[in-house]
Amino acid sequence: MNSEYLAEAIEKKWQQFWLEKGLFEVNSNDKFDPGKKYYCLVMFPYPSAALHVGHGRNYIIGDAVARYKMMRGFQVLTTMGWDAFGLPAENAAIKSKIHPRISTLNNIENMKKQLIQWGVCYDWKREITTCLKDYYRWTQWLFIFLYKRGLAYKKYAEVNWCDSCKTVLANEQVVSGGCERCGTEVGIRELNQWFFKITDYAECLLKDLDLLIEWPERVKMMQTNWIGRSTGVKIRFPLVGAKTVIECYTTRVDTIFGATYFAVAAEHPVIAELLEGNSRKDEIEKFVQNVKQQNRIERTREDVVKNGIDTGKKVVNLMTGEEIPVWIVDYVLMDYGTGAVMAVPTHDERDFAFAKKYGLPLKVVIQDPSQSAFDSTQMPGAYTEDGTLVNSGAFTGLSSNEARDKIVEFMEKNSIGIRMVNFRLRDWLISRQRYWGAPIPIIYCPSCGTVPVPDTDLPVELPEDVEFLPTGESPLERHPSFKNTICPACGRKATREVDTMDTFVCSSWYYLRYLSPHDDKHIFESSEVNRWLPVDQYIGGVEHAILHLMYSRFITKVLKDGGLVNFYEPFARLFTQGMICKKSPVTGKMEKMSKSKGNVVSPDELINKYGADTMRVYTLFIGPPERDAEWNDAAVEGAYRFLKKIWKLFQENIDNIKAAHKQGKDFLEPLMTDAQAKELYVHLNQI
Ligand code: ANZ
Ligand code: ZN
Repeated sequence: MNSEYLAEAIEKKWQQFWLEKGLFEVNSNDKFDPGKKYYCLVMFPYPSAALHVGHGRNYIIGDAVARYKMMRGFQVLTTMGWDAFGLPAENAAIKSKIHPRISTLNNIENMKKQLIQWGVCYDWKREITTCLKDYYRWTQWLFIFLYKRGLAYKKYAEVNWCDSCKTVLANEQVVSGGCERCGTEVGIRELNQWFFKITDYAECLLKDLDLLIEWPERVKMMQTNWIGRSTGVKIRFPLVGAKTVIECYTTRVDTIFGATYFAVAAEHPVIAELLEGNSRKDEIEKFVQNVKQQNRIERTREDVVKNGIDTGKKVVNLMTGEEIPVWIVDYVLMDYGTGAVMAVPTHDERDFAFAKKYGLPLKVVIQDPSQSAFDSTQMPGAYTEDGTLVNSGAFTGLSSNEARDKIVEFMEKNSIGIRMVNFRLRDWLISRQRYWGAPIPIIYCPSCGTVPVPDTDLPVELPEDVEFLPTGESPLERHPSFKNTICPACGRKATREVDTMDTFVCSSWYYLRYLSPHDDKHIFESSEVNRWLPVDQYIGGVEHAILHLMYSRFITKVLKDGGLVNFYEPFARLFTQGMICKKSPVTGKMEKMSKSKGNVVSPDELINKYGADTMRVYTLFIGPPERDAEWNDAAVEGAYRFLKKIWKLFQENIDNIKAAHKQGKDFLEPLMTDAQAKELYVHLNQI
């Protein structure tokens, strides 16, 4: 008996066997038992170049789960595809002068080979690639589906602009003021852009987080904060000497008796009226222009003192009858709440700093019950906690909480204000002024206006012969035979939309396409999708906790409302694996494994040396799967020795094992005592 552990020969043999037997293939005519199906999904990769061992953790964990479930008698669907459009491929193409289509397809071929060598298995018959026509045709179809449902619209908007990537970014792609990808400080531009109306689903996206899905608390918390639901009151403040009423939004209606000025955003439509016949018109206009030039980040920074200008006009606080001055203020933003704020300097930090700067009055209306009475002239800063109401008319003596209820009740009865729910979530900006993406399937006709491309004309093909150097406008703008077209409604000359879609649109629905990847009549086969989804286990990086997961949930809800699927949430369970880290020679610090940090370890050499099973065992044993772990080449050797020992143990007992097997006994029996075997099974069952 050959007792040497020859990883390469063993693995080749079995990998071949799996492929031949189609062990990981699922066919729609296989016997299907809803209680025994298991959709195991790993986040599909971006085909950047080659895989490194850090990527491996995701796939190896997914593979272990899929195999485990299979051995427990489940019919397991496990799939792989490529998130193949996007900026990195385009930027690489600009550098290397190789067309992104070619480099992307090359990368895919290489990565697929690596995955197979790694021994991770998928139903490769279901492979999808988002940059190919037969996929992006349906991404375009999805766009039109949203458009027809009033969920895709175009508007002039201030958008985040990265001057290095030469494209707009979704709010979600701005990380502490910088571009998510390159770190360049993000500027603001006013552009005509396409949006998806995710805000229509804000309430539902929030509620279903707790109702329907089993996700890590941390991820749910991140989504909750991103949606940012707050409950408050919309209050009417009539403009003195006019019929106009300005509304403000507050979460602290208990502080209304302390409002000493009223602040509006520089973009507020009421400003035109405030300027009519105003003796300081020029000065105010100049201020407004100045503020508009600052970006949102500058305007909301907490470390710089805020600016404002008194308009000379006043509004009435209907709770007190007091007239308070109307200021235009840089820290009030037009796209939040109503674009106007009742300012309470004693109980809000920004209002406090502002009032001190401009000598505006301070009035204490909330008292900390554990302290002696506040003296507004001596307060070092605002008291922002809840407390007991003082100087608040009939509401004096109530707690903040009681007062909020009582005051709204009073306001609603007297038409002073109404309850209002507000969200931080903004609509999803999906147009990009770049080449390597799915063209937005819209035609502009001088007589018919905006016309969606008819389903039968899809896909709108992305032309190959395009000069795609970034200039700030879409490269397709400079491709006349793409841009100029015929209106599908009236047959006259028209032009195409030249922007492409954010790649997050491509990845917002890919898990559905795996169920009928070759369907050329529908975006997906609803009956198959309804059988297999929600995904039983989704596995991926926590870096997608907000963007990808939120967008996918949104699209699923839209499809549910449109009758295409029968579930509200795409991913029943989520697991976010920890990152593999290694000391970076670039920064000298322990960093997430990545090409830019120069700390990547290629699986290829290690697999050649030890075999894929060693890599797999090491990756699974590296530490608790949800936690970050440090890669250690020397420790890989340990996993190798472990496998060699197991191999030897089997070889030495092979006759006993065979005999036990013949008697219908467990193969482990000859190797360990009953107690040991029992312990092992208990452990396995906990996975
Ligand atoms: C009066 C007040 C008194 C406030 C007080 C706070 C403390 P969240 O919780 O994030 O919803 N606000 C409302 N609209 C705004 C806008 N467009 N730009 C800037 N600030 C705005 O925050 C709601 C609070 O943010 C509101 O409650 C308002 O200030 C401010 F002692 O109103 B508050
Ligand atoms: Zn027309």
